[in-house]
Amino acid sequence: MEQTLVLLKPSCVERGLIGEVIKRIEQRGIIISALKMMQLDEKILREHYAHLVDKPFFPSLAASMMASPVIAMVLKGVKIVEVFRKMTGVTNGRKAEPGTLRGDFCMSGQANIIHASDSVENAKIEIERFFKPEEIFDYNPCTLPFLYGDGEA
Ligand code: FUP
Repeated sequence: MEQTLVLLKPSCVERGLIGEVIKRIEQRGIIISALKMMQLDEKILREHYAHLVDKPFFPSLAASMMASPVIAMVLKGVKIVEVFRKMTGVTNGRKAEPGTLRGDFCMSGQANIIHASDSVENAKIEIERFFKPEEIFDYNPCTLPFLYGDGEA
């Protein structure tokens, strides 16, 4: 099965929304393979947001990502990268569809509560950036036969 990297940003942690987001992950039948709290620094953010480093808003983006610890997770599921990007919603919370995490829990383009990898290739790179191999537990829950039909997973 595929994996993706998710960060619950300071705008999620500080607002007490960690449980709300994890609840939706669990109730969708997505498998949590790794989970930890960590404090991001400028070095990891310059790598993680390499495509945005030259934008005028990068310093404020970096500050917003260092404002508190974040929760980092590795999620597992069939086509999880695509499925979880849909659950996340578009970047700006004001434009995100109701029912998505951003569309239900935020009003901002920057304080948009969550990051999710945008491609399978980037997911692999991001998982390696945030997790050591021994921090990832690639188990299947006993509910797996009820999460997917025969031959699906
Ligand atoms: P996404 O993949 O939806 O997280 O979006 P991007 O990789 O394009 O942007 C990463 C983060 O940069 C966003 F989550 C918030 C921040 N951002 C701003 O602060 N201002 C902008 O104009 C665009 C993005």
